[in-house]
Amino acid sequence: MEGQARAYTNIALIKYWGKKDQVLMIPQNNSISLTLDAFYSETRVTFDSHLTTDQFILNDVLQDEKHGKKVFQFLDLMRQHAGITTKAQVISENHVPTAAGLASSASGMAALAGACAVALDLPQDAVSLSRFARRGSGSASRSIYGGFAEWQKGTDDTNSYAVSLKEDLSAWPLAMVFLLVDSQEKKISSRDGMQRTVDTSVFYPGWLATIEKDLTDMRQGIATNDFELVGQTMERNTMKMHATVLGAVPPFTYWQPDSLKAMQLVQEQRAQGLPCYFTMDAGPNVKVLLQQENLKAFLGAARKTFPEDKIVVAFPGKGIQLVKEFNHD
Ligand code: 2P0
Repeated sequence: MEGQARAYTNIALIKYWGKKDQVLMIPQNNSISLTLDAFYSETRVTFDSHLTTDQFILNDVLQDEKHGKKVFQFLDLMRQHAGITTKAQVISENHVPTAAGLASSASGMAALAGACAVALDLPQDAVSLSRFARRGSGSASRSIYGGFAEWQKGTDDTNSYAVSLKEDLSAWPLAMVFLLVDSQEKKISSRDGMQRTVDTSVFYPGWLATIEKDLTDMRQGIATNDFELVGQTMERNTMKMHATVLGAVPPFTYWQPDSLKAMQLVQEQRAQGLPCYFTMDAGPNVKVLLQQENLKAFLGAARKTFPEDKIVVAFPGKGIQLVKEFNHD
């Protein structure tokens, strides 16, 4: 009863921002992402009848009840699917560049879902894996696929999952540059932040009213390799997401002074003729989408504002990899 999987993180170009159902993890809107190669999680899970409690070891550190909560809840769910009560040990490694301070719930939960599906002999097709991963963390549903993926919001547990939009990007070489602003643990988690926004933000109806147009434009940009359309749509979508939190009660922001510096850098480069666009998630880091031909020029400019160790380059990544066989020697 062992399984192992590797999953890469993804960055949403059209954000998942708000749940309709917090237990089943049904989102308010579809989201579209790009899976990246630079950050990934490798997870091994062993269901073992000798264990009396679940154990979660992350990067060699045994996690306490608080930090392991999402993992333990996910194991309960997988046990329900398999009809067993056996406890499990989860050993996970997050491969994230030092000082990145990047959230890893997308890759982490996707890898855990894949490892559990293998260990418990549950369905392992992409749709089933995406549905399992979604229950761990919404964004994890998209990390099943390489390249571009869309999480179709659906209406219930069976029809809320991600599908691939474009897996092979060899004809469209893209890059994403991470400008790292802060590696501290965030004060307001994405889960709490999005719920507070749904419940209280005066701007949330505006988010929902315009999301279909953003999704349509993004799908078209991806289908036609239209960098400007993808970039412009991505940037306006992230700005709207970050505007909604200012209208929450109490209001909050994920931005820090250096986030604005990074946004300004992108806007200046664009004004000088270099096509680049930014996006931000539930944290202060800024992620810049580029075509690879412009990467060198952008990095040259970025290094004037940000130290080398705060700049990480990523390229489109692969879908989840499951490992089924083990050596027991
Ligand atoms: C996203 N984020 O689409 C959005 C944009 C953050 C901002 O998905 O509650 O950790 O576990 O489903 O997936 C981060 O939220 O939240 C996220 P849960 P998750 O990538």
